[in-house]
Amino acid sequence: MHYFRISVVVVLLANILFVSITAKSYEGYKLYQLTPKGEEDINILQNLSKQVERFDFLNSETVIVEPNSLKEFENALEKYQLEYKLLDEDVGKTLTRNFEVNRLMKTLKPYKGQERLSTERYYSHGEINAYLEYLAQTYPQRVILKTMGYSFEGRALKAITITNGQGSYDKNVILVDGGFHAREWISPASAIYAIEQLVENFEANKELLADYNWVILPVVNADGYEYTQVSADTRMWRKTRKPLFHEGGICYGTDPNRNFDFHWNEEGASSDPCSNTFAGPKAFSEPEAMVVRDLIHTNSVKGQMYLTLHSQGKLLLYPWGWTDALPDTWEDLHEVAAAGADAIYQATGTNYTVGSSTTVLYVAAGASDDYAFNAGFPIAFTMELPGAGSTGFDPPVEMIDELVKETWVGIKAMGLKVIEKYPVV
Ligand code: 0X9
Ligand code: ZN
Repeated sequence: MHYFRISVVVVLLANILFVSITAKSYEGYKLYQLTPKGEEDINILQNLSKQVERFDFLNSETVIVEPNSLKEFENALEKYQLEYKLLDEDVGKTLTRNFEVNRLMKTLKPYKGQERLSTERYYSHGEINAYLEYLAQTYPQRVILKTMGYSFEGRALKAITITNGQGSYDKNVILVDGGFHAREWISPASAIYAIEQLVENFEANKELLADYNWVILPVVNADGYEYTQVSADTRMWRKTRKPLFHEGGICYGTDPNRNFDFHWNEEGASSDPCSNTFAGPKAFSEPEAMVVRDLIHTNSVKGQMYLTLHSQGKLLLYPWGWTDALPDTWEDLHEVAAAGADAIYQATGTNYTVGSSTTVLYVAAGASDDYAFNAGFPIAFTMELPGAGSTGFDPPVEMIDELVKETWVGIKAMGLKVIEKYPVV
């Protein structure tokens, strides 16, 4: 007990120290979009992306460059004749503006619980949990709320099971999660909107709950998500928050989407604890990934679709993400994803790309979608919501409403397709 308390104190102190040392102002950082013209360009970008402190690749083609490395970066652009576009002259400025507007909205419109969450601003993990509690109290016939585990810093990770209240004969299950990556704020916002639609707008959506229950965990990486809400300087955090002591010092967090025990730490994952795609010291080292693992296994017999919400890219990705081979059933996966993409296109004109993770995006092993698919979910997707804001991860508050509504159109269409394809037997 005594030892436990000391180690908690040590960790907290280290945390504070780390915030002050490494929380960085993005003032003067520039954002570039690169368009590789072939294998050679891709290799150059991959090499640059290894220098994690200087070149922060948000995805394989978008990079934030820190002020002291700008010269060298521009020289490389010139030398290798790389095709590029400067997307933001000063990332810090845009990031800070969007961050501060949200903070102001929080002050102006505090959430006191016992009511629905608006789409006017982003909410903290505590506020989201309070909303889930409110739903469980208000709709006891249709909602079950369960704490599935705790984050490293002790936050309760609550999953909501939504039913139509007509008892639980052997219904199928759709499992949805959000907030794997801390900075992808539109993901928890979309998960919350889906929850609200299924619970509070039940009449309009009851066909989704006739033979199916929905299980939704809106914020997987609660510690990381809270950390991004501390200040604009920590806004771009991606990983969990558990520290790892190594020869070079201390680095924080694991990429929870590289921490799953399926082709763990293979291609597209890093063994460097300071990297943004660090796979963790071992598979399922992170309590947050363990919670999703348990949800997947609990539901793997009845579970027909696993959907994990990320941003950014307007992509509907299916397995595999660890190899460029396609699963035998890729046509089923493609059909369901296409139903989502088509519905979104009809509704808003937004054009999602559908395909396997590796072929459409990049190879990244140890992710939750591959794990769920391998565990028995016939349908498993990563949905990369549209990017907006300076970095794509910080859509301004005015855009939340349209983005979450659009996302719901896709989720609903995919849900209906799954229900049609996989009826309860
Ligand atoms: O890299 C990721 O974890 C996801 N993209 S993100 O920009 N949101 O970080 C994509 C994961 C796709 N799935 C697999 N590779 N299995
Ligand atoms: Zn993500």
